[in-house]
Amino acid sequence: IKEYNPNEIEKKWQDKWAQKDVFKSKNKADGKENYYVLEMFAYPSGKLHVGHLRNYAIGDAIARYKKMKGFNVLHPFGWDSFGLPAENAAIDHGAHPGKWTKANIDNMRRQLKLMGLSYDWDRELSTYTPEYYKWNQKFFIEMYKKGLVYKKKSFVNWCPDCNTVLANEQVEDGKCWRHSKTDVIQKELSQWYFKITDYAEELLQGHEELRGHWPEQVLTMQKNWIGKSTGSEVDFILDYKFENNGNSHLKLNDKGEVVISVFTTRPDTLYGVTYATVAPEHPLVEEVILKENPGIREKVEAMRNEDKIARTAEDKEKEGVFSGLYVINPVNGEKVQLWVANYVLMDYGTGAVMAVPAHDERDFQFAKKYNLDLKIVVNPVDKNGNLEEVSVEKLENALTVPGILVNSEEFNGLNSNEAKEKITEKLEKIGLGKKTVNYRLHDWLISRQRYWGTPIPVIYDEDGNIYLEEKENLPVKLPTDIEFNGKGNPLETSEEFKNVILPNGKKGRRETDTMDTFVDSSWYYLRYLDSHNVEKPFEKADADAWTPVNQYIGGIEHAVMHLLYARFFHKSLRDLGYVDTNEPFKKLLTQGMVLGPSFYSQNERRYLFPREAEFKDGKAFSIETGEELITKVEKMSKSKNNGVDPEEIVKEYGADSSRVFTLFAAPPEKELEWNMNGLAGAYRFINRLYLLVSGTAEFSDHNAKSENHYGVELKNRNQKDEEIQKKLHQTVKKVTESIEDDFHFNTAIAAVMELLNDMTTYKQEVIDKDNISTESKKIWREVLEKTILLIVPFAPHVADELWAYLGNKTFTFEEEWPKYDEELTKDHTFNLVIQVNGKVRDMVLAQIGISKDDAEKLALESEKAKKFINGKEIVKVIVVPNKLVNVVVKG
Ligand code: ANZ
Ligand code: ZN
Repeated sequence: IKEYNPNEIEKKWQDKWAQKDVFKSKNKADGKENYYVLEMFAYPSGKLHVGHLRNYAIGDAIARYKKMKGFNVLHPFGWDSFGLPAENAAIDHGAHPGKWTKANIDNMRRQLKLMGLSYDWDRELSTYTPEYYKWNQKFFIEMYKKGLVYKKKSFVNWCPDCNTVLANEQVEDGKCWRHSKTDVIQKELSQWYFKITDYAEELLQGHEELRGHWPEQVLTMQKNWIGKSTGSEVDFILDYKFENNGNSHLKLNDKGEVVISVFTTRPDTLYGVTYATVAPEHPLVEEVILKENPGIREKVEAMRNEDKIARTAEDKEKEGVFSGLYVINPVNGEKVQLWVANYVLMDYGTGAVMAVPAHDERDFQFAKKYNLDLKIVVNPVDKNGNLEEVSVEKLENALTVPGILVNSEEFNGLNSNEAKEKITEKLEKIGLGKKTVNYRLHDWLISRQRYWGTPIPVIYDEDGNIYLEEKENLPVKLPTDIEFNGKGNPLETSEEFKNVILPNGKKGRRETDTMDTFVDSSWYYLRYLDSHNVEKPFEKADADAWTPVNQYIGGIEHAVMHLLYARFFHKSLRDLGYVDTNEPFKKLLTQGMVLGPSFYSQNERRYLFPREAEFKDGKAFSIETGEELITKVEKMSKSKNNGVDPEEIVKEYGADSSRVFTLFAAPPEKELEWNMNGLAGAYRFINRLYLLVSGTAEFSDHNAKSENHYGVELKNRNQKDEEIQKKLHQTVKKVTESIEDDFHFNTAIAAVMELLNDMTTYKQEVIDKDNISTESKKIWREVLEKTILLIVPFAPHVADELWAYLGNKTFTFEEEWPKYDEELTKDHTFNLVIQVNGKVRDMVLAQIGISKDDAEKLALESEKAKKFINGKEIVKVIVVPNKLVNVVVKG
């Protein structure tokens, strides 16, 4: 018996795997079904954290399991390696972002290899390489030609700390997604957009294909983000004589009048409009309102600078100013005031609203504040269907529920739903409105004022006209003569990059914005299929064969950014002819967070490291000051000093124990509470298995082959043999079913632990005794081999070590997943109840299916029963099959 030494074993097998290239995968394998398992690639921050460890342990368990199940498995890894931190490091330490990034990747790759993951490293990719981002540029150009990319000037989110614009998805509660304390401000800039809104409906409908395979929560978040809303567009004519100078952005009718279209979900309330409002950014404001009324400019600009998201919140103080102008209600010709208000956003609907203060809460608050009229046009109905009495004077809130129309001319008496239809029909007839659908989703703003990203392949001439870079000039590479001084976009400092000659020989200026890094991550799963191809991003046949990815694994935080962008990108690539499939990821597993205990000192106002705390009676105290600390279990993070370093863990306990612990402690989708005792428990489990296998291998039949259940003759088994074999087959069944059931590795491992207990008993009761039978030896061989194979997905190193110890020459990764025999999982004996005259007198072990005669014989042979039978006349014997025998006696 040897000592279990994980460091030695793991190093040895990692070297052998690398030497033999066992994880190399092919795009096609005859007779095998493809299975693509993908963990979200990593941002090379420098070091792995436990969240990575968990993510990759799950992915690797799936990959190894599916491989053993006979699939042609693809399991690659790569680096999401453009982005802000590299640039900040360059500003702070003067190192080029590329150098910083490469060093981080090298270190993290080294750490990953310590975990023994079955990645096909030949396919590794890194998005910061020109070989990768060249294809971003090619897609950009093709999308531009197809109308899926455009440039537009508008108010955009700007993070003063990032010094760049942000997509809406990157603004969280008005703050930057990377700078949680920084208010995002609004800047008017000309920026590049991807036309994701063209796919809004398809992105929504596509959920049907994903439902049941993606967490419902993610689908809901995407649905809300897309925010589909059905309603009507209604045209109000501005009561104003407009001088058209030819370059107006306003909508004009054929009479040259200005049309203010509003979007409403409640056309049934059209007769209740008492005023209308436009957003402060609406083109009417600059073109007409501020010309007529320059005095309100300050007020309007103050509204423009407010946070866009907060502006629409119910509880946000409503602000506004009367424009001095009026608009005309298309159904009754009424003239109502036109206001500019902060609660109307330019980038939703049409940027203008018909206000119905009696029936809309925000309009209600606004009208109360500015003393505007209210008009009730929908009467609520009570439970019995009777109209409720309501009066404007008594209203304390808007009446937002649907009801029966009043004060609405020919529409009086209709219910809200009918009225929506009928009023919209009328608008369509008079040409002043139509049915429409609106989405909250906006086009994806992809340009960033940054160096460390994909250069946008565009050149401008002196008049600002746009030229796409020629295909043969791709990739447009990032220049290296750059200054990182923390001021503005570093690309602006490269003259060589900026100044180019256009195809027509004239002087041109290269676009210095780069692409959002979410562009990189929108198609990387396709690049793995052919990551060294210099002619094409990937082959179409491969893309069709390997997408949608069978199993994608990553954090829920990507629900609306990455996961929505990738779905859009896949559909765009489909429409550009690159792939035929509709979705990138068939199944999605969002793994839960890793939590750890944290220790907060109120006196010092900081989180202490666990090593700074001592523990008494279940409480934590500062070692230095003795202060009792506030302990919580919360998400591991640097700011809370409650993280653990996976590399240290692996060095101390081994990769196998770390993997077993993370997979055992919780099902993959649930939160995982990190716990050193649990980790030590995983180590002890592997250690016990290791000692048991290495200590008893010689008592297993080395000649027994896996075919025909290792040649075991069932009838030659003794009771103990039968029980251990039954337990083995039950365990194989349980482990297989747990994995098939959404990868519940925790119950799978628990089952192996139970088996190990029974194995230990068997060792004591059978193997440690003399004269172990030939049948027992065969059975023990089966038990050892199958148990080792069962742990391959979780503890692959020790599995290979023990596999070899049994004399096998193969890698477990290449073995078949163990099979179980349903018959052998079943009980074969039962306790036969023996009664005399209906009273239980004995219980004996019998084979299931025992014949009536044999059961009767057992009963009559029972010493205990005989006492009540002997000397009496047996009248009859009743046998209930597989249950009991009742001997009826007389005298
Ligand atoms: C009149 C009305 C009467 C409205 C009523 C509601 C209730 P959802 O459901 O989110 O799509 N709205 C339209 N465009 C807007 C904009 N750019 N900024 C702020 N609010 C805007 O909401 C649609 C409703 O939000 C629209 O229907 C409009 O107010 C308002 F009893 O029109 B409603
Ligand atoms: Zn920021």
